This record gives sequence, C-alpha cells and structure tokens, in this order.
Amino acid sequence: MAAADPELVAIAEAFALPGPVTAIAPLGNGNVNDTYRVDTASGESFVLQRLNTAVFAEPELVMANLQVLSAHAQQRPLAGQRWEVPRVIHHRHSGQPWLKAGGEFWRLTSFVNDAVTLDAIASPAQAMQVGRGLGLFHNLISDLPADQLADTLPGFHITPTYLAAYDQILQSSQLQPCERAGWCKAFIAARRGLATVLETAKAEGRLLLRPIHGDPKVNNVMLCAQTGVAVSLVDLDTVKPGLVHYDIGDCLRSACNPAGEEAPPGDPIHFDLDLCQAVLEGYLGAARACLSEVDIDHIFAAVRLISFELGLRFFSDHLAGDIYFRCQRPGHNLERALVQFKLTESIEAQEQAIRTIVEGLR
Ligand code: GN1
Ligand code: MG
Repeated sequence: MAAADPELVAIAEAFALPGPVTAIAPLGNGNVNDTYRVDTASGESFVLQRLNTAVFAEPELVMANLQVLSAHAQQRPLAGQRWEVPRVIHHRHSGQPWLKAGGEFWRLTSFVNDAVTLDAIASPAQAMQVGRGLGLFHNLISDLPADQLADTLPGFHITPTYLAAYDQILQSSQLQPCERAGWCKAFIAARRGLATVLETAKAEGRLLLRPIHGDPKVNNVMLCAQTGVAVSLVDLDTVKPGLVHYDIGDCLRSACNPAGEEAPPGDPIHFDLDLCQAVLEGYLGAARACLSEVDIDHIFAAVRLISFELGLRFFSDHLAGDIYFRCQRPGHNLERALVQFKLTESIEAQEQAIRTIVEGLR
C-alpha cells in the first residue's frame, strides 16, 4: 500500500484520534467535498473531509447542524435495529469540531463499519433498503424542530432559483453552442412551468418545512455488509430545513435509475417501476406516520421535479465552466445533465404507473 500523504496524516492526527494513523485513502466519489478514509492503529476508522467552502460558505454552521443531529439521535435510539449517525470528532487541542488550516476547513467523523454503499441499485431488495434507510432517517428527525437547524446552503433545492440562475448563465456563457446543449435548452424551455410546483405548495402552507437530509442519493445510504439492511445515512452536510419531497424525489431519481447518474453517453436511461415500488414500500413502511395525505399527493411531482432540477443544475454548471460539480473530463456535466433529462422523460412517460404505485401504498 502507498504511504499515506504526510500532510493528510498531520491533519487527521490534529483530531482526537484513539491512536496513530496507519492509512489514509480517498473514499467515495462525492462531487463537492474531498473525502478520505482514515485507519488508525487502534483498529478504529474515521472519515476525514475537506469541506468545499465555495459551496458551504459557513462551514461552522454545517458542523453545528451535525452536532444538533447527533445529540437528537442519541436521545432517539431506534429500538431493536442497528442505526448509526456519524459522530463528530473534535480537535485535540482547540476542542472545536474542525481544523482550519491554510484557508481550508477540515472535519473528522466516525466511520460506519461493516457497511457498503452502491452507486446504482441492482435489485428491488436493495431499493427497498435504500427507501427504508431514508424513511428511518425521516422518522428519526421528524421531531427535531426545524428552527434548531441553520440554513447552510440557501437556495438548495429551490428549483425556481436554479432556473433564474440558469437564465443568467445562458446570457453570459462563452461556450460554443452544440447539438446536445441545444437539446437541453429546448428540454428546459418546455418545462419551465414545472419549476414552482413544490415551492408554491410550500408558500401556500400545503407542504411544511421540516428537517431533511438534502442528498439521499443511493450511495449515501449505507447497507450492512452481511445482511444488506440499511444502517446509516451519511453525507450530512445538507441536513437543514426543507421539504421531505426534496429527499423523496432525490432518492427515487437516484435509486430507480439502474444505469446510474454517471452512465456513459448513449446508454439507455430509464426510470424503473419495480425499483420505484420497492423504494416507496421501504420508505413508507418506515416514514408513513410522518407524512400527511397532501405529502403523498406530491410524490410524483417530487420525483419528476428533482430529476429535472439536477439536470438543470448540471447543465447550468456546464454553461458556467464547471465551477460547482467536480468533473473528470470536459463535457462531463453536460453528459450528467443528459442522463437526468432522459430520466425525467422516462418519469413523465410513466406518470400514470408511478401515480398508481403511490396510490397502492397510500
Ligand atoms: C452533490 O457531493 P455529492 O456527490 O454528495 C450535490 C447533490 C447532488 C449530487 C449529484 C451540496 O452531492 O445535491 O444531487 O452531487 N450536493 C450539493 O451527484 O450540491
Ligand atoms: Mg452530498
């Protein structure tokens, strides 16, 4: 194994670890923060992250939310089932839940042992667990007052705001027009009227603000390595007040796309109804009591909207020169946008079937 980067070791060891670091390696494939797994001589592992402060302008608030969540979870153990909320590890000397060094913001949390994540779902049983994981999480935070959580990312999942930003970027973008970008522009233009569906329901008091995860895509749900049951939701930076629909939509758009959100150009993209049925069974089995009838009414709108919204966010970032989502190659965000727009088309084409699934589980 390659020797661990000494700078990273020094950063990790600034936190109150139970023993010296034995290995550090990149973990996962997040689009925003940099994430590493840290192993220590004690046998315990941790997650070290450099927060992207261009995205999270007030990372201290992110940490404050994480601590509110951990404290809440400790008072609310899920009887009889394994469920973990990552713990925040403090700086050895300052006692702060972060390390600020050279303009960078680092934090360390506990690692969920004996668990795996998937980038795309392969079976309804996995989909059921992903849905159940989100449902347990919503259940857990349903009695956490939203006003105890700061808004760490204003505008996050507010689709009309993304649309307004897109309109601006479109005017100033230096990118050469191409056929695929033209297709995306037409796709967005035909769906502008969609953008307000959840925000209008919120403004009219039909949907209520409450704590949400914000990013419950498939690979943020940890499944027990032995049994496959969901045991944790990780990536808690976007836990903040919102609509549960952002989460439900995000989970469905991610879990019911068997090709995955990084599918290569040209791969067929479809929204899988069997996986949708399984995700919603798992989700509602755990969270139905936290939802109103009006919440259920908006599930179809949510999955359609969040797929569209993520496509819009990727496409806007492509036009802006890839400044938000980390890219592996030129055009990567355009490819990602196309995947989400194709998924949106598939969701639209199956609207009745999706609504029927929801009604069957109401
Ligand atoms: C970003 O960094 P990551 O991969 O956890 C993004 C999500 C998107 C996701 C798409 C704060 O999450 O909203 O759904 O990429 N997070 C933020 O993969 O913008
Ligand atoms: Mg995330």
